[in-house]
Amino acid sequence: MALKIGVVGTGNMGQYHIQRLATSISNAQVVALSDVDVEQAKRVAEAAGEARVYSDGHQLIGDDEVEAVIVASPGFTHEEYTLACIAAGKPVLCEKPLAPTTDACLRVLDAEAGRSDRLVQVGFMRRYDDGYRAMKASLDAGHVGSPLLMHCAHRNPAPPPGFTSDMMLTDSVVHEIDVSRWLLGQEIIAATVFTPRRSSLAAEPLQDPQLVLLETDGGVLIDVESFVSCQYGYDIRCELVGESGTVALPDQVGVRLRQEGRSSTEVPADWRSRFAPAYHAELQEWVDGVLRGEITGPSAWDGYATTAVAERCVEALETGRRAVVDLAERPELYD
Ligand code: ISE
Repeated sequence: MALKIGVVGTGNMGQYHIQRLATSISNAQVVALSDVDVEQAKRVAEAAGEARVYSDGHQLIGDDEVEAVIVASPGFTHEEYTLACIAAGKPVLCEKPLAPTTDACLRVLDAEAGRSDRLVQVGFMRRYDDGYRAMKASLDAGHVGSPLLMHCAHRNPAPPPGFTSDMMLTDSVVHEIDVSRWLLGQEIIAATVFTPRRSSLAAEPLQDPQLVLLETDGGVLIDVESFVSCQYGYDIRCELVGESGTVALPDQVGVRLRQEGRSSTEVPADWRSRFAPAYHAELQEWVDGVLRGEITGPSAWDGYATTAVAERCVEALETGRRAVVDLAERPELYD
């Protein structure tokens, strides 16, 4: 039996999920869509097959046929829709961020933490990437010994319109924050942001690149280069240094071209192509898990902790000083 899904938000991310659900995810059916731009939602609904259209996400969540919800509307609306899903007892896959502020994330945690089971999953899709998964398996198997350092780079060819220096942390580095917590099984306790000379190719007034230094409660140091005007493609790097070896993300797959004395591979154009298989695995595993009655992906706690760290990164960028992360007590539900 297919899981009947409602999708709140039919912009870029919503369409990306809807298209995948309609074409390549098993045991899933999109039965309802909502968007404040109803005309857009109608166009997307036509392309996705039969789906009811609402102008308000709350009506979609209240639709009796909708068994599970994907929230892909703008970040500032995530809290209210996720809370509504919890109140309705419906599993929800909420795109990142869980909410843009720690206070809002804590309200979601409070609403869910009293339950005996989880309903909320946050869309940190990198945990479903084969490369990161292989890194985690290797680390957990003890191949590199106890971790000491992580070196990460997050490069985009060019920022989307309106992208700000803060968003390089809250929208981009937030992925490294989540994936490093997951890989290491440790929390981040402090952040410092260094600002080298601005690239002359970065749009004013973007502080691009930035170098973020994160400290974990296990004594690991993580450096993350965030560079959103790198020009040449979408390049995600991660190397973990342990006491007895290192493990790193592989170079991107694809053909290797040897021609005219040179050997080359392609650099992905953007995050959609780089992480398409991860998005697929994320959705399929979420659908399968919901049908089994089990939510195992990134939790509301992960959403809260990443927002808390990202907020401190923004503070560190503004002040030029090290900012300490002060996390709330972790509710038992997330142990
Ligand atoms: C974007 O919002 C994403 O989530 C991408 O995965 C990330 O690589 C990009 O930098 C963000 O702007």
